[in-house]
Parts: sequence; structure tokens; C-alpha cells
Amino acid sequence: MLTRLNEIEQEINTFPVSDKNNLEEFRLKFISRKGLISQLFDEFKELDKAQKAAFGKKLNEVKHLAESKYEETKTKLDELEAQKKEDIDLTLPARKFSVGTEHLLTKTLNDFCSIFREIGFKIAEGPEVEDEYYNFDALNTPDWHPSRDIQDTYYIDNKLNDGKRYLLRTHTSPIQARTMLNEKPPIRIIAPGRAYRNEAVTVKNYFTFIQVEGLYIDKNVSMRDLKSVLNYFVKRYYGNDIVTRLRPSFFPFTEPSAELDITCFLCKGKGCKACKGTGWIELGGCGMVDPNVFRGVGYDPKEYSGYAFGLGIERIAMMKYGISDIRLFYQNDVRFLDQF
Ligand code: FA5
Repeated sequence: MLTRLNEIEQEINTFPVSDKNNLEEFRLKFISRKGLISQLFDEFKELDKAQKAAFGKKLNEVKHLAESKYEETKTKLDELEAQKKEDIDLTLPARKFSVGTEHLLTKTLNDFCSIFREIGFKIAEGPEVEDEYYNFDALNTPDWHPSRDIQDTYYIDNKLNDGKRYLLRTHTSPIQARTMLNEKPPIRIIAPGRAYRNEAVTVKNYFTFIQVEGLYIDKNVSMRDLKSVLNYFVKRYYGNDIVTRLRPSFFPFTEPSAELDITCFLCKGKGCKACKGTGWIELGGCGMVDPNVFRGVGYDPKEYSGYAFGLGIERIAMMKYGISDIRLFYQNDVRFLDQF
């Protein structure tokens, strides 16, 4: 019997139990009611007392070995199965992966630039930290002009000691002056960029915003060219039912000057809360380049004329997408940005 016990012990140790099927084979072969160990116990009952004493201990050891191999393997296989089930639980709802999208202001800016590039405007750029000369002096904005007020403009400590005054540009118009100084007419550019003003934040105003400057200089450029290019843009971008108007205004660097208004996107001109009952919404300023600006950059105002405009990209997007508060662009709430 001892030989058989040793053989069975070896068989138990080497029997492969890698999955539920062969574990069941193991159970049937060794520990089921009709299995080998049960048979050995039946035979054991027939032995005499001395033999029982000789083999009893070994028989119990073999039984214990088979049972613990079975239990340990079953626990391991059950755990593995539970883990697998967790990994591929097909009943769970699919996880939503957010895909990044272009920020609405970037999209609006790109759409704006595409329309103007199609009709021959080049893109020009200038620095956000600007020299007071380009932001004000070159644009016929004298010292006493209120827009130079410390409350509107963010001035920057000058550590260069170069005698200049630096500031965060308050508009994109300095790019007009820079372009005129570097190029000769004809000039036809748009200049997108960020501007900064020390202003109270409201639903329509932010302390930083994006403007696009437009400048066209050639011989015999007239106010009619200005009106037609702005009209063309508004119709292309918003559709034919939106109407433009130029409302007389004042800018030191244009003469005459005007504000570009379009019919309110919400009420289509009837008057509502968004347009404060007027039926019109302002998109930006424009006008014919002032002869003093031409003189400052060395152009002869008798030879050349030109128009310029500066429109706010946030306002343009607000009109297009029906957004009532400018702050939404800068809060970076994905629930808002995701909608566009
Ligand atoms: C100017 O900045 C002039 N440089 C525009 C110009 C260019 C006139 C060339 C003539 C020739 P204004 O301050 O009105 O003008 O600003 C133009 C537009 O920028 C506004 O109509 C508005 O759309 C936008 N804007 C101005 N300030 C803010 C602000 N705080 N927040 C958001 N948008 C603003």
C-alpha cells in the first residue's frame, strides 16, 4: 500500500491543473466519492491494526495534499475569472473620451482671416508689448488723449533704460504704423492679435480681447471701398439678411471715422435686450487713414489714400453663435467650448 500511496502522491503533485476543466478531472480522479483516495480509504478499512498504524498517517497526508491542491487552485482560478469579467464587462456603458476641439475664438479668427485672404489681404503681425510711439504717437494720438490715461493702458516698467515707454498694446492699430514704416504702397493687410485694456469686465468687455486690424493703402482709395469691403465680409460671414451701417465716430488716426454696426443677430433689427432696443450691434471702428498718420511715416497724403478698420473677434463670435456673455470665452469650461 505504501508504494501505491507514494505513486498517488506523485501523481497528485504532477497532475496539471491550469483551468477549470482539468481541475474537475483532478477532483474526479482523486477526491470525488468514487475517486482514488476514497478507494484507498475503503481498502484501509480492511487492513489489520498493525497495518493501519503503519499507513494511516501517510494516507491522511495524501488526502490532505489532494484537497489543498484542489482548494488552492480553485480559489486562484475563481479570482482570475472574476478579474477577467471586470476587464471586459460588456454590460457597462461605453466610456466617453473627450476629443479636443479648436477654441471658438481661434475658429472665428481663422474664418475671418480666410475670408480676407481670399480677396487679397496679407497677414501682418506686431508685438503685444508695444512701444508707446507705435501705439499712440505714430497714430496721431497726442499726449492729452484720454486713451493714454493710466486707467485704460497697462504700462510696463522699463528695465532697458532706453528712454522709451512700453505698454501692453491697447489695440492692433500699431501694426498699421509698423507696416507703413516697413513697406511701400500698395498695402493690403489684416493684422490679428491680442489687445489689453484696464477696463471693468462686463458682459461685452474684457480686460483682454482679440482684434483684427485691416489696412488698405493705394492711390484713390475711398470711403466707398471701405464700406464695400466691410459689407462683403458681413454678408459672407453672417448671411445676406444681416445689414451693415457706418455710424459717424472719432478716432485720432482716421478722418472721417465711423463705427461699424450690424443688425442684431437676435431680433434682426427690431430691437431687443441684446441690442438694448436699438436693433444694431457694434463690431468695431474704421475710417480713412488720417493725413497726419501718412506724414508721420513719410507717405505723401496727396498721392496716397487708405482705409483702416479694427474689429473685435469676441463680438463677431458673439453675434454669430448667439453668445450673450464675453466671459464664457475665457472661463475655459469644456461644457461651453464643446458645443462649437
Ligand atoms: C479701436 O480699438 C480702434 N483701434 C479701431 C480702429 C482701427 C478704428 C482702425 C479706426 C481704424 P475701439 O476701441 O472702438 O477701436 O475697439 C474696436 C473694437 O474692439 C470694439 O468695437 C470691440 O469689438 C472690440 N473691443 C474694444 N474693447 C473691448 C473690450 N474691452 N472687450 C472686448 N472687445 C473690445
